[in-house]
Amino acid sequence: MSEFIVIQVGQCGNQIGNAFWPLVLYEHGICVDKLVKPSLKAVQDEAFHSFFDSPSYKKCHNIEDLKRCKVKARAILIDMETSVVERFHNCRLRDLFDRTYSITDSPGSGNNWAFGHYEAGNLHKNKIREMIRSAAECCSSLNGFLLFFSLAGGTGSGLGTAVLQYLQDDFPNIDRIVACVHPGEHRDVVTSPYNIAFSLSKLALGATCVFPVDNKSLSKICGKTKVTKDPLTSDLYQKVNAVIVRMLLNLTSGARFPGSLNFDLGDLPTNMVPYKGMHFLASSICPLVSGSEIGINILKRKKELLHSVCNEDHHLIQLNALSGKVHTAALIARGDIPFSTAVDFQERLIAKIKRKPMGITLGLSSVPPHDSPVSLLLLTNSSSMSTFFSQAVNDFNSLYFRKAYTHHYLKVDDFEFEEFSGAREVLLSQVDAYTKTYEDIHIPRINVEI
Ligand SMILES: Nc1nc2c(ncn2[C@@H]2O[C@H](COP(=O)(O)OP(=O)(O)OP(=O)(O)O)[C@@H](O)[C@H]2O)c(=O)[nH]1
Ligand SMILES: [Mg+2]
Repeated sequence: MSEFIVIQVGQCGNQIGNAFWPLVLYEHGICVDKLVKPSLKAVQDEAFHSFFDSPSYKKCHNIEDLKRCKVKARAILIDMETSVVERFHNCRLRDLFDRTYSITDSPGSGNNWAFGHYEAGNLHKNKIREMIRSAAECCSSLNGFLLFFSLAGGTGSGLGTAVLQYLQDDFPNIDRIVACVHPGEHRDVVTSPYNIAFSLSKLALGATCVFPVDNKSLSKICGKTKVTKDPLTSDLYQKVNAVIVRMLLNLTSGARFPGSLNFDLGDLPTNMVPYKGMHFLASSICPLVSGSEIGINILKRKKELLHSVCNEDHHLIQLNALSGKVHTAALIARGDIPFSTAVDFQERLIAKIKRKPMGITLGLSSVPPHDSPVSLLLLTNSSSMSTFFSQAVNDFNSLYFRKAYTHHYLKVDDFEFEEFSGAREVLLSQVDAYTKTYEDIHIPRINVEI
């Protein structure tokens, strides 16, 4: 059994966590809402402990059982504001979240990466490291850290990447998997080009695997096709986060449930990252929306899952992931999908890709998602990620060439002016790496046995 510790940083990271945990419980047959019937397909076996600490190992069915059995989510909650984290400690699930594993402060990092990274980082570094060490000591086989944060604000991007550095120093051999939110064209934070550049450069150097998603693609998915410059409403955040969580539930399903072809999250970096530093994966999921009717239709048209998941409308990040050179891909299916259908998906995916990938990994988990009989997640590591990084460089240049807003960063102790050009260099080298074809380099193929 592999164990994971979730670290949620900043408003966005904690709001994603807020949507994630109740559904994880639900998929294990634990109802957090009395009005909701437990899932008939739920499974609660030993793998329940991949995301929860439970001293008694007894089965739980509701919140009272969780409390009685002293079950705790393996979650660390960090924000430089209090309101979002406080919600965890005041909600129905409050006993699931150990207060000693949360840190808040005020008044936030003011959308300034340097503040989050250095000021808040220096102030809270010891406590954060201690919390992580203590959470890790409660694990018998810690496999990875799963971090959630946004790239555009100050706390998630700044302190989130500082936490990444602590993990690198203290747990160099444990995976650091990051799900991060890019604003897309919703430029709701004026300094976001800097925050994004600084945090992406740290992620390029320090993470094991990164799953970037963007709010533009996500809000399009949620039906708001008209792109406005207004901040996303909190109602839309809820919908958008539900899509992100759908991806995360699928991604972690192999670690949480049995399956005929189990694909553990811990296997992901080995299978998906053929070259050091190229660990940014695009994700696409089907179905996108909940509703039993949609689920039933999908069950009837199981074969169409692959077609849908390859469609750009299902991409959680705005890039054409199957164009260019696809280095590696993974298909992670949930629910009643026979092995033969999964192999058929794999063959059809290969046929769709012009230049053949080095490997397509398959994962099958028999437990379906909470609201649909089946689902399919497509992950790709492809040269199209270069567009994501070139956009980040262009956005960065648009401020940096005018030296706009730089003084806000320079006033933070420990932040050096060279960090601007340093981050830009890292982004440019990512563009380079993703544009290269690697055709002349002999790297052994990753053979995935199916
Ligand atoms: N998808 C999604 N995006 C969010 C959410 N909350 C904030 N964002 C986006 O994240 C960016 C701002 O980051 P936040 O997470 O609010 O900032 P923070 O990390 O708390 O940092 P500071 O508030 O600056 O201290 C903006 O682009 C928001 O649109 C959320 O719940 N879901
Ligand atoms: Mg905030």
